[in-house]
Amino acid sequence: MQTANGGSTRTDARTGRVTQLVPHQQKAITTMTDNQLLDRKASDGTAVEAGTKATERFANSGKYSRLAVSKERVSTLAGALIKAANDIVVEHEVTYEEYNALKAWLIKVGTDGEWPLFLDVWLEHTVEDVNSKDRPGTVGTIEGPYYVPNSPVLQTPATVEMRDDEAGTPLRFSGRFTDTEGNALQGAQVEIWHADSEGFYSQYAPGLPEWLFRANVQADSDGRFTINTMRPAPYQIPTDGACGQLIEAAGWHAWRPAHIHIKVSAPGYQPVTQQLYFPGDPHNADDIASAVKEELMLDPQPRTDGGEGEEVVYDYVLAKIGETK
Ligand code: MBD
Ligand code: FE
Repeated sequence: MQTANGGSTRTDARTGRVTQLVPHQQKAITTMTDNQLLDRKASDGTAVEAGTKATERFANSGKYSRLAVSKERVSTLAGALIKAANDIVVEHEVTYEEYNALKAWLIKVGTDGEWPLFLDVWLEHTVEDVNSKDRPGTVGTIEGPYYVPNSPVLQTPATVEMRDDEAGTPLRFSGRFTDTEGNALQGAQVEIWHADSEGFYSQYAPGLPEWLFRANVQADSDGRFTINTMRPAPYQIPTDGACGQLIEAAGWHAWRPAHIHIKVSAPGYQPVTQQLYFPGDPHNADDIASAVKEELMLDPQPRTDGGEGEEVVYDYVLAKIGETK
C-alpha cells in the first residue's frame, strides 16, 4: 500500500502489525527490478543457487586457515580495514539511513552466499597483482568464484565435454609449455573451465552436465597441448542477488567480457591462474571484475585445416619454484 511520503506499508499476516517502509528502506530490501528479472530466463539459476555453491566450495577448498595468520598481522590488516571504513564515514558524512542500508546489504551478501562473488569481482584483482609482481613468465589474473578442482583428466589432443549440438563457435586452442629459458616442460597440465554460449557455468547453474566445459588436459612430453572447446559468450554476473542489487543501486553494469579460465602447472614450477579474452568484446575495456590484461588477449583465426570454427595458439612460460624476476 502506498503512503503519502512515497513509501508503502507492509502488514504482518500473523501479528497484524503494520510496518511503514520509506523509499530508501524499500531500496535496501528490494531484491531486483522487473528489468533484472527479465534479464534472466525462467530456467536460469538464481544468484542464491550459484552463491551458495560457491560458498560451500570455498569452505571445503582448504584455502583458508586461521592458524596461518599471526595476531600481529590480523591486528594490522583488520585495523587498517576498519580505519578505512571509518574514514569514509567521516569524509562522506554517512547518515544513519545509509549505515542501516549498508548493514542490511552486508547481511544479504551472506544469506545469498555471495561473499565469494563479491570479493572475487571487486578485490581479487588487486590481491593477484600484488602477489604476482615478482613472478617471471606467463601473466595471470583472478581465479573467480567458479573453479572446480578434480575435473576429468584428458590426454592431448583433447575435447572437453559438450552436449550434442552444443551452440557456439568451435575453438581449437593449442600451445606449448617452456621454462623461462625456452626448454620444453615435462608433465605440464592445463585445467580449463568456462561458461557455455549463454553464459552459464556447469555446477553453478541447474540442468548442465556436471563437467560441461571443464577439463584437465595433460600436455605431451614436448610440452604441447591441443584442446577442442567452444568460444564462450560474454557473461553477466548474477543480477538477482546482493551483488546485482548493488550494481543496480549504483547504476553500474554486471558484465564481464567473454573469457576462458585456465590454471596451468608442472611439477617443480609455479602454477599460473589466468583468463584469456577475445579482441573486440565491448566489455574488455570495462570488465566489472577488472581482470583483463593486454597479455591475456587471444587472436583467434578461421581454421586453416578444413575444421569448423576457429583456432588459436597461446604458449605458456612457467617459472621454477622460487624463481623471481
Ligand atoms: C565469473 O565468471 C568470473 O570469472 C568472475 C571473476 C566473477 C564472476 C563470474
Ligand atoms: Fe568466469
